[in-house]
Amino acid sequence: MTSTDMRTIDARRKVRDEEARAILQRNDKGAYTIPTSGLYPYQWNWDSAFAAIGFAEFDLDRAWRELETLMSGQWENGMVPHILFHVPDDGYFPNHDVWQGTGPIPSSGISQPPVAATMARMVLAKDPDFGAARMAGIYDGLVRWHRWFMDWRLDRGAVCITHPWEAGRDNAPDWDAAMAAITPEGVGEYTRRDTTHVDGSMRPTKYDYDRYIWLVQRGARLGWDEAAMLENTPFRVADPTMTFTLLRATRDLAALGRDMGRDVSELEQWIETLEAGAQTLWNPDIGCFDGRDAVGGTWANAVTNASFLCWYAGIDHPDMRTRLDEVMAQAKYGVPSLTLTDPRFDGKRYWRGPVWGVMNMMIGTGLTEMGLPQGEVVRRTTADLIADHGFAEYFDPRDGAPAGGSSFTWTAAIWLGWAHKTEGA
Ligand code: 9WN
Repeated sequence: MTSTDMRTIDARRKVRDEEARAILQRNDKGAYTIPTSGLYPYQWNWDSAFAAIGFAEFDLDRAWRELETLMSGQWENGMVPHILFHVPDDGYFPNHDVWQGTGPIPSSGISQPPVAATMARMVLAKDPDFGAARMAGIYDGLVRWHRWFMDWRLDRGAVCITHPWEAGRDNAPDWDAAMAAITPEGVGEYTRRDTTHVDGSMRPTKYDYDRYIWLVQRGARLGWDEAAMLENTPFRVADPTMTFTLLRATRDLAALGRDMGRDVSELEQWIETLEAGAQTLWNPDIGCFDGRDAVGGTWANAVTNASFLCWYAGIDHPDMRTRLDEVMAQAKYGVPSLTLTDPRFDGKRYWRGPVWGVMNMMIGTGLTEMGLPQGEVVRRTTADLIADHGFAEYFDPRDGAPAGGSSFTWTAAIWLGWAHKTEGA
C-alpha cells in the first residue's frame, strides 16, 4: 500500500469517527441512548451497555450515566429489563400496554444478554480513578442481576431464554423447534410498526411475530412471575449468547469485586457452574457450540455467531477454530449470524445470516485475548465494513450491503471503542 493510499484510508476513518460521535449524540436522550430513531425509540439493555464504550471514548461521565440509567430500571427480583419505556412512543410495537412489565420504570418483562458488567469494566479501565465510585454504585445491582439468571434460567448450568427477544438474536434458527411447538392461539389482531420503518424482507416474519406476541401475552398474564412462567412453559432454550455473555460478565464482575475488596466466593461458584453449563452446549454432530431446546431436547444444528462467543467467555476448542476458519472463508466481513452453507441462511433477514458489529466485537475481543490471530482479522474486516458501508444495524455478509435501521448506536459505539483502533492501540 502506498503512503497516499494510507492517507486516504486515514482521512476516511477520521470522517467515520466524527460520524460515529454525531450518531451517539443524536441518539442521546440525556441519560440514555436509543438504538436508532423511529425503529427503536426506547432504551434497550445490551445496546446501552455497548453505547457506554462508545461514549467512553469522548465523555466518560456520559458513559457511566448510560449504565446507571440502565440499572435504575432493575426489578425487585434482580432482573434488568430488555426495554425501558422512558417516554411513550406510538412508533413501536409491542409497547408497555402489551408487556405490562412491573418495576420502577415502565418496562418489558424479559432481560437481554448481560454484557453490562463487561462493558463497565472496559469503561472503568479508561480512567480507574474517575470511575471508581461510579463502578461501586452499580456493582451490587449487577451482582443481583447475575444472581437472578443463576436462580431462574439455568438448565444443566447453561443459561436459557424464555423469549427469542431475550437472546437479542430474535429470529435465529436456534429457537425454530421451540417456536414450532407454540400454537399462537388467541393472540388477536395487532399492527406491527417495525415494517413501517424497515423493509419486511429484512425483518422477522408474521409467523415469528405471532409467537413473539403470544409469549409476551403469556408472561403478562402470569404477572412475569418466574416460577409461574416455568410451569408448562413451551419455550425454554439453552442459548450460547446468554451462557457465554453471562460467564464472561461474571468473570469481569468477580475481578471488579476483588479489586474493591469484596467477597466474590459466590461469583466464583457461578463461574464454575457456567463453565460446566457451557460444555452442555457442545453439539458433537456439528462439532460446534449450539442452541439446545431445554423442553424438546433437540439441537438447533446451527453454526451461528453466538457459537463463536466461546473465546469471549474464556473457552477454547480446536474444532471451534476450524469452524471459524470455514465461516470466515465464506464471508467477506467478520462472522455472519448463520453460516452461509446452511440452507436456512438468508443474507438480509436479521439473525439468519447478516453480520452484526457488536457480535464481531465480542468474538474478535475474545480471540485476541486468547492470543488467536483471527481476532485481528475480525477487527480489521469490521473496520472495513463500517468504513465502506456506514453505521447500519446489520449488513449482508456477502457484500456488506447495509440492512435494517441506519445511524445505529451500537455500530457507532463499537467503531469508536474497538473497530477503528489499530492493533495495540
Ligand atoms: C426486540 C435494539 C434491539 C436489539 C436486538 C435486536 C432488535 C428488537 C426488535 O433490536 O430487537 O428486542 O424489535 O426487533 O434483535 O438485539 O437489542 O437494537
